[in-house]
Parts: sequence; C-alpha cells; structure tokens
Amino acid sequence: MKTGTHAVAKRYLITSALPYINGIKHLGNLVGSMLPADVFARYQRARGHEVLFICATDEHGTPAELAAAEAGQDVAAYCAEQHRLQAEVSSRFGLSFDHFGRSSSRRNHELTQHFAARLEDEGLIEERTEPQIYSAVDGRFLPDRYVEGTCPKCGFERARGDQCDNCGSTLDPTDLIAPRSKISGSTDLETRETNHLYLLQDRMQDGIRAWVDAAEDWPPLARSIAYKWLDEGLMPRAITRDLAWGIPVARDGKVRPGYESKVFYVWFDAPIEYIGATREWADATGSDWQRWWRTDQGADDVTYVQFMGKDNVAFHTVSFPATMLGSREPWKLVDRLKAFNWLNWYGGKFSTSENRGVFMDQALALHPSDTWRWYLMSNAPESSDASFSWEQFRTTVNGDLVNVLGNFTNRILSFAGTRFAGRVPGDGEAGDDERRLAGELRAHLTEIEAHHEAMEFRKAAAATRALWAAGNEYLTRAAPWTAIKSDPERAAVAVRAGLNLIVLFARVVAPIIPDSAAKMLASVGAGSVSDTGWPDGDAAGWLDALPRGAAVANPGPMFSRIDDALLAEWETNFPGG
Ligand code: B3M
Ligand code: ZN
Repeated sequence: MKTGTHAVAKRYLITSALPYINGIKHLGNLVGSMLPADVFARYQRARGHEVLFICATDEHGTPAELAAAEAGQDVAAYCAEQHRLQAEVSSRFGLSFDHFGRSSSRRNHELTQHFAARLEDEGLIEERTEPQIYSAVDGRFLPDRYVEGTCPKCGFERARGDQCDNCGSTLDPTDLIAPRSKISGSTDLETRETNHLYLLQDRMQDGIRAWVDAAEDWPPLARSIAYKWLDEGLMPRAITRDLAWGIPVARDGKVRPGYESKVFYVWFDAPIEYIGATREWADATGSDWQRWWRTDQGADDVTYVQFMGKDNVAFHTVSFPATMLGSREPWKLVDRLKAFNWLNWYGGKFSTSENRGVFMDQALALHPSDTWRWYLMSNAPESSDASFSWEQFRTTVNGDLVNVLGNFTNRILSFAGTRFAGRVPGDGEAGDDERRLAGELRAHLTEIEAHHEAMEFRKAAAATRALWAAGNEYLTRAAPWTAIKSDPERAAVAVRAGLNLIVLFARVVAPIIPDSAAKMLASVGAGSVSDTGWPDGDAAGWLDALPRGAAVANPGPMFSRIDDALLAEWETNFPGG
C-alpha cells in the first residue's frame, strides 16, 4: 500500500518560528507556527517528498536573562533545562521536527559571527555612538527592557524602556519619567555615550524590494506587512546590545575592542539559527546541510517554507533577508511564508507573563494531543484572529471526532466483528453505489490536497470532515445492518468498503491527528502511517485495498467524549476572561 511514484519528489525545507526560551508555550504559540508547520511537514512527507523540518529554542535576549533571574538560576543552566522541557512537550504533541536545536549552539555562534563579518566587509555595518542609560549601582549599561519608569504618554508607572504595555506606545528608555533599573531598582541612572553596530538596511532597500516583488507565493498578510515596512523606508538597525548572555561580538575568535560586555541582538542571531539548527542536525546525523541552504550546493531546487505569527513577519521578510542578501553569498531565501493571526483566550490574550490560558503541558494533562491538534487546526486563526473557549473545544471534539470519525470507525469495526467473524468480507463485488462513492471520494481528496498545498488549514480540516460525511452517507445508503438479512453479498461489499474507508480516512487525516490515524490503521491491520502515505491511484481501488479475509479488531472508542462534568471542571480550573 506504498504511495505510488506519482510525481517527481520535491524537497521542502520547513521552519517554524523559534519558540522563546522563557517557559513552556501556550496554545496560541503552538497554533501560530509549530503545529501548522508540523501538519505541512507530515503532509509533504506523506506525498513522498523529501522534507527537512527544523525548529529550535530562541535563547538570547533580555527576556531570557530576566526569566532566569526570576527562577533564581544561572542563565545557561536555565536555558538548558527549559530547552529540554520544550523538546519533551513538543514531542508529546507529535511535533515531528527533524531537529529541535538551540540558538545558543556553537553552530549559531559561528554563523552569526560569520554573517556579521561578511556584512562588515560589504560595507553594510557601521559603528555608531549613542546615548544610553548607565546604572552605577549595577555597574553596567541597561538595555531598553531593563529600564522601567512612567510612560510620558499615558502616565502608566510600569512602562518599559522599549514600550508601554498600557497604551502600546513605542518608547526610548530616555523618554521615561522617573526611570529606574529593573535589576536593582536603583534610580541612580545617568546617560552615557556608548558604541553599537548598526546594519545599514537603508542601503539594501532596493534589493529587498525587488526580492519581495518577485516573491509571488506569499499570502496577502505577509506581503502587506513587508510592503508596509518598505514603504516606510528601511532604517539602519542596531544589531548589538549591552548584555552578557548572547553571542559575543567577535571575529576570528577575537572580541571587538569596546564590545567586551556586549553581544549580538537576539533578533539578529535568532533567524540565523534556522541554518544553525540545520548544521546541528547535519552534525548529529552525518548529513549534508549545504544542499538545503546554499544555492550553489543544490539548494536552488529546495522549496523553503516558513511558519510564524504575524508579529514576526517583518523580521522574516525584511530583516533576515537583509542579513542574507547583504552577505552576498548564495543563501537560500524563503519561498513561501505562512503567517497567522492571534488565537485569543476568550476575548483577551493568552499571556505567558500573566499565566493566562492553557499551556502545552497543561493541555496534554487534560486531553490527548490529537484532540488539541484537530481543534487547533480546524479553528486556526488564518484570515482573522480566533478565540478559544472550552465550549467551542468541546463542540469541535465531540462533533467531529467522537460523533463522526470515531463513531464511523467503531460502527463498522464492531459490525465486522459480530457479523463477519472479525474479517474483511470476501464476498460480492463493487456496484453502482461503490462507484458513485469512489467518485465522491476522489473529488473530496482533490479539494483536501489543494488546501494542504495552499497551507489553508481550516479549509483542509473542513474538507476532511466532508470526506468523512461522504463515507457516512454511503454507509447509511448501503445499510449493511439491514442488507445482511436480505442480501448478504451486498452487506459484505458495504462492510468491506467501510473497513477500507477507515484506511482512507486514516491516511488523509494523519498529518493532523497522527496518533489516531495510527490506531485506525492498526485496527484493520493496514501497517504504519509512514508506510501507507497519501492515497493515490484509482479511487475504486481504495475501497478494496485491504486483503479480503484479513483480520480486523475494534480497539474500542477512538476518542473520548467531553461531557458536562468535564467541561465544568475545565471552566473552573482555567477560567476565561
Ligand atoms: N522567538 C517569537 C517570539 O518569541 C520569536 C521568533 C523567532 S523566529 C527566528 O515572539
Ligand atoms: Zn503609556
């Protein structure tokens, strides 16, 4: 039942935005990058394509330092532990990364320093002197987020040096009224001059615009964000910060004089880790990383697809391309970029700092990963923001998985068990009903494929539901439970078709709910998800693919119903609003 050699295998490089290191991610983070990237990776693998799916933790920057300080841990130890926890929960969610790396890896250090050196040699980096807040008590310059004070626009007393969380204005630390150090609380702050490296993105404006113009395959959200930045005009941007934790501003192993207590800015090194993590993967597996990233080494026939939340789009359509294009080296740039809106927690926001919403580890303690995966993908915030509610979660899980897919599987398996001795019936041949069904299945499948190719996940899920409905309607028409008395051969044909539909449904839904798909395949002895791949060939053949006479076994309910009591419990433990 291997996928046929239907088309020429392509190569897909797939990256998910890198989850920040400061704790286990919530469902909003998951649905905005890692999960859809996984579904796309699984789909393309099932189609027989060669996929490299890369992710990593994003470990530098002030939030990492602050979170480590809060946890009372050394920042390196904190990051190592959080990386392990995120890797573990990701694998329990079925995220099938080929590699889950770390932006603090040696490879990323090398690459980041390499890019900075190339950019400098191309005349695209300039050292600038700027006034910055120095704290005598802390004995250091304070990066933006380490300064707090009163917002000059709205009077909020806990505004940060980079922005006010109350009114949303973008700020400079020097704008704050009554500024104080976030580290020591000291108000003994002064403004001193210090140097930073600036990437002269303004000089790359035309090159980047030409590249965006040529990027035909981006969805509207990504294009409009990129053009907004380009139309406003690209500005030189500081790529160093006053921090201890990060990638040293060094070249050929020597720290740049005056940069002893500075590191590269987290948004400079984080996207480079897509390459860094690929090198980590290559080191671990003895593979060739260059054929994925260097267009002179074969990467020109890679399709590179990125997944991210909308707040990350500018960094991927402008800043990271500026780094790569500016190096004047043959790097592979993104071909297709899928951006997501927000999944909200009831009307408000999921919040890591305020611990609002459901986090990945908590979600798995409540219900199996597949039900979350199905719920999140079928309600993905694609064309607009979406809002989580327990009631909606229940409706989706009970309505689609329990009542439709689970019920179909259970009904046909138990009937085969009681009336056909737990075997795929051998009698009778397909008739008009089966031919009509095959035609419908082919049409649904074509639609599902188009949505997966277009990375339209909600639509892919909806079309998958429609496929199940077609199978259900067929069974209702064929009604083997009545036909068994009057026309046992017809009943045998219908049950055989039904058992084969379990296989078809499993193969088609596997990218979204892989564990359940595996269970479904096992129930009819159809091999593993990776063996079976995506259905192709003649649709009539799908209905007669299992060996006649083969044993089948009902594993019991595939999905568990969410009842009123459970719903009430969750609503109490994770209140909305
Ligand atoms: N870490 C996403 C965030 O934490 C950020 C993505 C980096 S992708 C290179 O908001
Ligand atoms: Zn404000």
